[in-house]
Amino acid sequence: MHVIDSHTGGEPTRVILDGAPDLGTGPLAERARRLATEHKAFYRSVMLEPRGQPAMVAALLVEPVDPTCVTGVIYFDVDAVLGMCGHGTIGLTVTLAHLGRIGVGIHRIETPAGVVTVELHDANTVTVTNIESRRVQRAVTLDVAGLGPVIGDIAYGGNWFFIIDPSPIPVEPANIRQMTDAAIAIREASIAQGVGGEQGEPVDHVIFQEPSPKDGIHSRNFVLCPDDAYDRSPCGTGSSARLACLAADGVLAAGEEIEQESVIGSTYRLSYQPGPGGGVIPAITGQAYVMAEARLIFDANDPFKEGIET
Ligand code: PYC
Repeated sequence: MHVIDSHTGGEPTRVILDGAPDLGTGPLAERARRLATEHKAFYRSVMLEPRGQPAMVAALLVEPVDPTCVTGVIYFDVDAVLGMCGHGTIGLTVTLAHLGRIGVGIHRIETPAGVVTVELHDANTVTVTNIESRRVQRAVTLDVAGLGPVIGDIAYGGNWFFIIDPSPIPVEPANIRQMTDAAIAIREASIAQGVGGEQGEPVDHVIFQEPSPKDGIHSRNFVLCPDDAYDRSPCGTGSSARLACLAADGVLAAGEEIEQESVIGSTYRLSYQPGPGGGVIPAITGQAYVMAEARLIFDANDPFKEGIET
Protein backbone atom coordinates (compact mmCIF):
# COMPACT_ATOMS: atom_id res chain seq x y z
CA MET A 1 0.00 0.00 0.00
CA HIS A 2 1.59 3.23 -1.21
CA VAL A 3 1.05 6.16 1.19
CA ILE A 4 2.24 9.74 1.54
CA ASP A 5 2.17 11.44 4.94
CA SER A 6 1.87 15.18 5.47
CA HIS A 7 0.85 17.45 8.30
CA THR A 8 -1.38 20.52 8.26
CA GLY A 9 -0.65 22.81 11.20
CA GLY A 10 0.71 19.75 13.02
CA GLU A 11 -2.28 17.48 12.23
CA PRO A 12 -1.23 14.40 10.21
CA THR A 13 -2.83 13.19 6.97
CA ARG A 14 -1.98 9.87 5.29
CA VAL A 15 -2.93 9.83 1.61
CA ILE A 16 -3.54 6.25 0.38
CA LEU A 17 -2.68 5.98 -3.29
CA ASP A 18 -3.27 2.24 -3.82
CA GLY A 19 -3.69 -1.10 -2.08
CA ALA A 20 -7.04 -0.39 -0.34
CA PRO A 21 -10.12 -2.67 -0.62
CA ASP A 22 -12.35 -2.12 -3.65
CA LEU A 23 -15.36 -0.05 -2.51
CA GLY A 24 -17.22 -0.45 -5.81
CA THR A 25 -18.93 2.39 -7.62
CA GLY A 26 -21.76 4.82 -6.87
CA PRO A 27 -22.04 7.96 -4.74
CA LEU A 28 -19.09 8.60 -2.43
CA ALA A 29 -21.39 8.64 0.63
CA GLU A 30 -22.41 5.07 -0.25
CA ARG A 31 -18.79 3.96 -0.75
CA ALA A 32 -17.88 5.64 2.57
CA ARG A 33 -20.69 3.67 4.27
CA ARG A 34 -19.28 0.46 2.73
CA LEU A 35 -15.83 1.30 4.10
CA ALA A 36 -17.30 1.99 7.55
CA THR A 37 -19.37 -1.19 7.75
CA GLU A 38 -17.43 -3.80 5.73
CA HIS A 39 -13.76 -2.82 6.13
CA LYS A 40 -13.30 -1.70 9.72
CA ALA A 41 -10.27 -3.98 10.31
CA PHE A 42 -8.60 -2.49 7.23
CA TYR A 43 -8.99 1.14 8.21
CA ARG A 44 -8.03 0.51 11.82
CA SER A 45 -4.88 -1.35 10.75
CA VAL A 46 -3.76 1.69 8.74
CA MET A 47 -4.39 4.17 11.58
CA LEU A 48 -3.54 2.22 14.74
CA GLU A 49 0.00 2.06 16.09
CA PRO A 50 2.51 0.78 15.08
CA ARG A 51 1.68 1.88 11.47
CA GLY A 52 -0.40 4.91 12.35
CA GLN A 53 -0.26 7.50 15.09
CA PRO A 54 -2.74 9.31 17.34
CA ALA A 55 -4.76 12.05 15.57
CA MET A 56 -3.86 10.80 12.09
CA VAL A 57 -6.54 11.02 9.38
CA ALA A 58 -6.34 8.96 6.19
CA ALA A 59 -7.37 10.26 2.77
CA LEU A 60 -8.27 7.28 0.60
CA LEU A 61 -8.23 8.25 -3.07
CA VAL A 62 -11.16 6.90 -5.09
CA GLU A 63 -12.58 7.51 -8.56
CA PRO A 64 -14.87 10.59 -8.45
CA VAL A 65 -18.44 10.42 -9.77
CA ASP A 66 -18.11 14.01 -11.03
CA PRO A 67 -15.58 13.96 -13.90
CA THR A 68 -14.66 17.63 -13.29
CA CYS A 69 -13.05 16.59 -9.98
CA VAL A 70 -9.34 15.87 -9.87
CA THR A 71 -10.04 12.98 -7.46
CA GLY A 72 -12.58 11.54 -5.07
CA VAL A 73 -11.54 11.03 -1.45
CA ILE A 74 -12.88 9.27 1.62
CA TYR A 75 -11.45 10.40 4.96
CA PHE A 76 -11.25 8.28 8.08
CA ASP A 77 -9.55 8.19 11.44
CA VAL A 78 -9.06 5.13 13.62
CA ASP A 79 -12.65 5.27 14.90
CA ALA A 80 -14.81 6.75 12.16
CA VAL A 81 -15.25 7.39 8.47
CA LEU A 82 -15.63 11.18 8.12
CA GLY A 83 -17.94 13.16 5.85
CA MET A 84 -15.25 15.72 5.09
CA CYS A 85 -11.93 16.81 6.56
CA GLY A 86 -10.51 20.32 6.18
CA HIS A 87 -6.94 19.73 7.30
CA GLY A 88 -6.96 16.48 5.28
CA THR A 89 -8.05 18.38 2.14
CA ILE A 90 -5.18 20.86 2.58
CA GLY A 91 -2.77 17.93 3.10
CA LEU A 92 -4.22 16.04 0.11
CA THR A 93 -3.90 19.08 -2.17
CA VAL A 94 -0.25 19.63 -1.22
CA THR A 95 0.38 15.89 -1.71
CA LEU A 96 -1.22 15.93 -5.20
CA ALA A 97 1.08 18.86 -6.06
CA HIS A 98 4.08 16.97 -4.63
CA LEU A 99 3.17 14.07 -6.98
CA GLY A 100 2.93 16.46 -9.94
CA ARG A 101 -0.79 15.64 -10.42
CA ILE A 102 -1.93 19.26 -9.99
CA GLY A 103 -0.33 22.70 -10.22
CA VAL A 104 -0.97 26.13 -8.74
CA GLY A 105 -4.60 27.07 -9.39
CA ILE A 106 -8.16 25.99 -8.62
CA HIS A 107 -9.25 22.31 -8.51
CA ARG A 108 -12.33 20.37 -7.46
CA ILE A 109 -12.30 17.39 -5.08
CA GLU A 110 -15.28 15.09 -4.41
CA THR A 111 -15.93 14.00 -0.81
CA PRO A 112 -18.84 12.07 0.75
CA ALA A 113 -20.20 15.44 1.99
CA GLY A 114 -20.08 16.99 -1.49
CA VAL A 115 -17.67 18.65 -3.91
CA VAL A 116 -15.19 21.12 -2.41
CA THR A 117 -12.94 23.54 -4.27
CA VAL A 118 -9.27 23.98 -3.46
CA GLU A 119 -6.91 26.70 -4.57
CA LEU A 120 -3.22 25.80 -4.44
CA HIS A 121 -1.36 29.11 -3.98
CA ASP A 122 2.17 27.67 -3.72
CA ALA A 123 3.76 24.33 -2.78
CA ASN A 124 2.33 24.50 0.75
CA THR A 125 -0.54 26.99 0.93
CA VAL A 126 -4.12 26.00 0.10
CA THR A 127 -7.55 27.60 0.40
CA VAL A 128 -10.42 25.12 0.76
CA THR A 129 -13.89 26.35 -0.14
CA ASN A 130 -15.99 23.95 1.87
CA ILE A 131 -19.54 22.66 1.47
CA GLU A 132 -22.33 24.81 2.91
CA SER A 133 -22.13 24.86 6.69
CA ARG A 134 -24.88 25.75 9.15
CA ARG A 135 -25.85 26.11 12.78
CA VAL A 136 -28.82 23.92 13.58
CA GLN A 137 -29.37 24.67 17.29
CA ARG A 138 -28.25 27.55 19.48
CA ALA A 139 -27.52 27.43 23.24
CA VAL A 140 -28.52 23.83 23.90
CA THR A 141 -28.09 22.69 27.51
CA LEU A 142 -26.60 19.26 28.13
CA ASP A 143 -26.45 17.63 31.53
CA VAL A 144 -22.90 16.23 31.60
CA ALA A 145 -21.68 13.69 34.16
CA GLY A 146 -18.99 15.27 36.33
CA LEU A 147 -19.44 18.73 34.76
CA GLY A 148 -23.10 19.62 35.32
CA PRO A 149 -25.01 21.74 32.77
CA VAL A 150 -22.97 22.65 29.67
CA ILE A 151 -24.34 25.08 27.06
CA GLY A 152 -23.29 24.94 23.41
CA ASP A 153 -24.34 25.21 19.77
CA ILE A 154 -24.85 22.32 17.34
CA ALA A 155 -23.40 23.09 13.92
CA TYR A 156 -22.44 21.23 10.75
CA GLY A 157 -19.30 21.87 8.68
CA GLY A 158 -18.96 18.49 6.95
CA ASN A 159 -18.96 16.76 10.36
CA TRP A 160 -21.19 17.41 13.40
CA PHE A 161 -19.95 19.70 16.17
CA PHE A 162 -21.00 20.71 19.68
CA ILE A 163 -19.33 24.11 20.21
CA ILE A 164 -18.86 25.61 23.66
CA ASP A 165 -17.98 29.31 23.65
CA PRO A 166 -16.51 30.53 25.91
CA SER A 167 -14.61 27.45 27.03
CA PRO A 168 -15.01 26.60 30.72
CA ILE A 169 -11.33 25.47 30.67
CA PRO A 170 -8.55 27.77 29.40
CA VAL A 171 -7.56 26.57 25.89
CA GLU A 172 -3.88 25.95 26.61
CA PRO A 173 -1.54 23.00 25.96
CA ALA A 174 -1.25 22.37 29.74
CA ASN A 175 -5.01 21.63 29.80
CA ILE A 176 -5.18 19.18 26.87
CA ARG A 177 -5.81 16.14 29.11
CA GLN A 178 -8.54 17.95 31.08
CA MET A 179 -10.20 19.27 27.91
CA THR A 180 -10.04 15.83 26.29
CA ASP A 181 -11.82 14.20 29.23
CA ALA A 182 -14.44 16.97 29.38
CA ALA A 183 -15.05 16.87 25.62
CA ILE A 184 -15.50 13.06 25.66
CA ALA A 185 -18.07 13.43 28.46
CA ILE A 186 -19.88 16.16 26.48
CA ARG A 187 -19.95 14.08 23.27
CA GLU A 188 -21.29 11.08 25.21
CA ALA A 189 -23.94 13.24 26.91
CA SER A 190 -25.05 14.69 23.56
CA ILE A 191 -25.46 11.19 22.14
CA ALA A 192 -27.25 9.86 25.25
CA GLN A 193 -29.59 12.90 25.32
CA GLY A 194 -30.33 12.67 21.57
CA VAL A 195 -28.86 16.11 20.80
CA GLY A 196 -27.45 16.21 17.25
CA GLY A 197 -28.26 17.04 13.64
CA GLU A 198 -31.73 17.57 12.14
CA GLN A 199 -31.95 13.91 11.08
CA GLY A 200 -30.60 12.64 14.41
CA GLU A 201 -26.98 12.62 13.23
CA PRO A 202 -24.76 12.16 16.31
CA VAL A 203 -22.27 14.80 17.39
CA ASP A 204 -18.84 13.44 16.42
CA HIS A 205 -16.61 16.40 17.37
CA VAL A 206 -16.58 18.80 20.35
CA ILE A 207 -15.02 22.29 20.31
CA PHE A 208 -13.94 24.54 23.16
CA GLN A 209 -13.56 28.06 21.84
CA GLU A 210 -12.18 31.28 23.37
CA PRO A 211 -10.64 34.61 22.28
CA SER A 212 -6.89 34.44 21.61
CA PRO A 213 -4.61 36.64 23.71
CA LYS A 214 -2.33 37.12 20.66
CA ASP A 215 -2.43 40.31 18.57
CA GLY A 216 -4.18 39.76 15.24
CA ILE A 217 -5.54 36.31 16.17
CA HIS A 218 -9.31 36.31 16.58
CA SER A 219 -9.73 33.12 18.62
CA ARG A 220 -8.30 29.75 19.53
CA ASN A 221 -9.86 26.35 19.84
CA PHE A 222 -9.50 22.84 21.14
CA VAL A 223 -11.23 20.21 18.98
CA LEU A 224 -11.92 16.62 20.05
CA CYS A 225 -12.06 14.18 17.11
CA PRO A 226 -13.95 10.83 16.97
CA ASP A 227 -10.76 8.90 17.86
CA ASP A 228 -10.57 10.89 21.17
CA ALA A 229 -7.42 12.65 19.95
CA TYR A 230 -7.37 16.45 19.73
CA ASP A 231 -6.93 18.19 16.40
CA ARG A 232 -3.46 19.76 16.25
CA SER A 233 -4.76 22.11 13.53
CA PRO A 234 -7.70 24.52 14.08
CA CYS A 235 -9.90 21.88 12.31
CA GLY A 236 -11.25 22.80 8.89
CA THR A 237 -14.73 21.38 9.30
CA GLY A 238 -14.85 22.68 12.90
CA SER A 239 -13.81 26.16 11.72
CA SER A 240 -16.58 25.93 9.09
CA ALA A 241 -19.17 25.07 11.74
CA ARG A 242 -17.84 27.91 13.89
CA LEU A 243 -18.09 30.38 10.97
CA ALA A 244 -21.74 29.36 10.60
CA CYS A 245 -22.29 30.27 14.29
CA LEU A 246 -20.46 33.61 13.98
CA ALA A 247 -22.55 34.45 10.90
CA ALA A 248 -25.81 33.38 12.59
CA ASP A 249 -24.94 35.57 15.61
CA GLY A 250 -24.22 38.54 13.30
CA VAL A 251 -20.72 39.04 14.71
CA LEU A 252 -18.74 38.32 11.50
CA ALA A 253 -19.69 39.84 8.14
CA ALA A 254 -19.48 37.95 4.84
CA GLY A 255 -16.01 38.40 3.30
CA GLU A 256 -14.40 39.55 6.57
CA GLU A 257 -11.26 37.50 7.28
CA ILE A 258 -10.19 36.30 10.72
CA GLU A 259 -7.27 34.21 11.87
CA GLN A 260 -7.95 31.34 14.24
CA GLU A 261 -5.36 29.27 16.09
CA SER A 262 -5.39 25.73 17.43
CA VAL A 263 -4.48 24.77 20.98
CA ILE A 264 -0.85 24.27 19.80
CA GLY A 265 -0.78 27.65 18.02
CA SER A 266 -1.09 26.64 14.34
CA THR A 267 -3.37 28.97 12.37
CA TYR A 268 -5.98 29.10 9.59
CA ARG A 269 -7.30 32.21 7.87
CA LEU A 270 -11.11 32.01 7.72
CA SER A 271 -13.91 33.82 5.93
CA TYR A 272 -17.30 32.97 4.43
CA GLN A 273 -19.84 33.91 1.81
CA PRO A 274 -23.59 33.43 2.31
CA GLY A 275 -24.78 29.99 1.15
CA PRO A 276 -27.84 29.31 -1.03
CA GLY A 277 -29.47 27.26 1.75
CA GLY A 278 -29.23 29.99 4.41
CA GLY A 279 -25.88 28.79 5.83
CA VAL A 280 -22.36 29.85 4.91
CA ILE A 281 -19.78 28.77 2.33
CA PRO A 282 -16.53 28.77 4.33
CA ALA A 283 -13.06 29.48 2.96
CA ILE A 284 -10.18 28.06 4.99
CA THR A 285 -6.55 28.85 4.20
CA GLY A 286 -3.73 26.84 5.76
CA GLN A 287 -0.42 25.21 5.05
CA ALA A 288 0.67 21.58 4.81
CA TYR A 289 4.06 19.90 4.45
CA VAL A 290 4.81 16.45 3.05
CA MET A 291 6.83 14.41 5.59
CA ALA A 292 7.15 10.86 4.30
CA GLU A 293 6.45 8.53 1.42
CA ALA A 294 6.19 4.83 2.25
CA ARG A 295 4.84 1.39 1.36
CA LEU A 296 2.86 -0.20 4.19
CA ILE A 297 3.45 -3.92 4.59
CA PHE A 298 0.90 -6.31 6.14
CA ASP A 299 2.94 -9.45 6.99
CA ALA A 300 0.63 -12.44 7.65
CA ASN A 301 3.01 -13.59 10.42
CA ASP A 302 3.03 -10.23 12.19
CA PRO A 303 1.08 -10.61 15.48
CA PHE A 304 0.26 -6.86 15.29
CA LYS A 305 -0.66 -6.92 11.59
CA GLU A 306 -4.05 -5.34 12.43
CA GLY A 307 -2.55 -2.78 14.81
CA ILE A 308 -2.40 -2.56 18.58
CA GLU A 309 -5.90 -2.66 20.09
CA THR A 310 -5.88 -1.32 23.66
O1 PYC B 1 -9.79 19.52 9.68
O2 PYC B 1 -11.89 19.01 9.35
C1 PYC B 1 -10.80 18.80 9.86
C2 PYC B 1 -10.64 17.62 10.74
C3 PYC B 1 -11.60 16.73 11.10
C4 PYC B 1 -10.97 15.78 11.92
C5 PYC B 1 -9.65 16.12 12.03
N1 PYC B 1 -9.46 17.24 11.29
